[in-house]
Amino acid sequence: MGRATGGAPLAVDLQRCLIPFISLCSCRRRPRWRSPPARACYTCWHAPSAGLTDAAGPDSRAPASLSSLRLTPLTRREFAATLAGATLAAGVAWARTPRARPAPSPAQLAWQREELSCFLHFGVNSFTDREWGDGTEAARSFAPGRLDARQWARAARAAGFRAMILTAKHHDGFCLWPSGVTDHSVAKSSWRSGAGDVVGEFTDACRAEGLRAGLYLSPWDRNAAVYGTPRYNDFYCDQLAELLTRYGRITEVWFDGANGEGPNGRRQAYDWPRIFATVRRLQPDAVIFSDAGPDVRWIGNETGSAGDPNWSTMDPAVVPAPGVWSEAIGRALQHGDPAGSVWRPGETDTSIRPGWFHHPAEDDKVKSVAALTEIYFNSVGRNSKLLLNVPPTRDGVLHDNDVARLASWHDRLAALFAEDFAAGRRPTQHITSPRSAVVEVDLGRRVTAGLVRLEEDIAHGQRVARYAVLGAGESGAWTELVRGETIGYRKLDRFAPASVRRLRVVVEDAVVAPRPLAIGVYAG
Ligand code: FUL
Repeated sequence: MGRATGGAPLAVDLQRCLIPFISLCSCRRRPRWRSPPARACYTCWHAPSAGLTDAAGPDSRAPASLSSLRLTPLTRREFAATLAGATLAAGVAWARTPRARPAPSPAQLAWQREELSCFLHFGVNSFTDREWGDGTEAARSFAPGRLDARQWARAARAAGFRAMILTAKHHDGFCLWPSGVTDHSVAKSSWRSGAGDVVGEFTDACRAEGLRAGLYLSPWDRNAAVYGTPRYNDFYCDQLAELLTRYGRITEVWFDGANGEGPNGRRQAYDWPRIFATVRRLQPDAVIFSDAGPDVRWIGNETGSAGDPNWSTMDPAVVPAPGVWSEAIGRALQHGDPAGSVWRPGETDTSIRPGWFHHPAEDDKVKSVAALTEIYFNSVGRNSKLLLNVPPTRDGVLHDNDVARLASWHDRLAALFAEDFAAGRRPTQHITSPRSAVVEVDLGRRVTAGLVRLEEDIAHGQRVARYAVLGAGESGAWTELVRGETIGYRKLDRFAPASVRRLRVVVEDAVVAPRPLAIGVYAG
């Protein structure tokens, strides 16, 4: 993901930011808002009506004392310092009152349960054979001969994906929908005689195939003349508003932090508070993805590997904005933080090919079933969600090689998980201390096992911090098969095949009292 620049002015209503933060504290979303609701805090960005940047006047639903507050323009650095202060202040309040552990919002829970999303990089780059267009591409270069979004959706659904995310606009600025704020769009192409709308066909196809629809709108725009000026934030939010009001329900809005030079050589200071608040206002049930969440965080690399351990909780102050990078940020994105105050699970994005866009020269470089399976274990198997990119060709369809590979990968996963030796067996759980427990399952017969699936009920948060899995025969000694740190939504552990009848999971440490675990046992 790209880098951001610092020092840009942000108009932040200090007290509106701090008061809800302190009163909400653990950011468990609306139920915990003070009544009447105030504006968004930096942690969750939940804004009941409008953004943090208050150009439109006071929020009528805010208390009178709040509505009269003055807006304070802050630099990005001052804003970050404010956040640190808020964290400290909130820490004092939390020390006095026991607080619940962070847990997912309904939207975050639904997002995690999708497990697999299909990413579609498509645009002028698909025709120019580039990864990053420079914004000078002619709109008429976009000419897919047989674009078929239903084919994308059918292939994705058959491979087990439950959602798709399309690059509505990549860094080149070309819009796959007829945007009213720029001419650089499908409307100026000859595709469907200029009357086409890829975003519309994509969202229709998602719905027809029962997939949830997400959109990626690159903030970096190498074509927009206003890029690098404050007017670009208006332009960008207008584009966002078009996307979030014209196509029905959008379940994920995907932002990277790419922040290179625009056509005039200038970089843009993105108004993230306003951008996030625009999404909240127009699609309140969508999750927002970026390095800095607020709902879903980038996992910190594009190789398909989540950290181990991977906590869905985070300290929001560590990743202040999308596109900022340091070693500490990289670690935080990979691993989360067991003591984190917000629920911000990690999404692992990677491509089935070397590039994000389709290049004919890469048609025989589609990742193997073994490589994709490894990625699955390293993402979904590490409490993450996998966003796998499968780019349409310049014809506008997924390439046969990719479709065939997806199908074989799906078969491989189905075979791996076909027989769960623990299915229908009831595990028993004994709490052994306030932070430890032992879960045992009798498989009813001896089996050769090499893979275990552990799951916490994350609706109650993520609790397990260290565990060991042991196996035994009908009677006799327990042998340790594998051990790990946290579990979360799903943890998959492979180990040397062992002949076992009974399986024991010893939760040696947990951040709060462990709850019952789901266990699956497979040959592997
Ligand atoms: C990055 C972009 O620069 C890449 O081109 C790609 O879209 C990737 C998913 O995000 O920020």
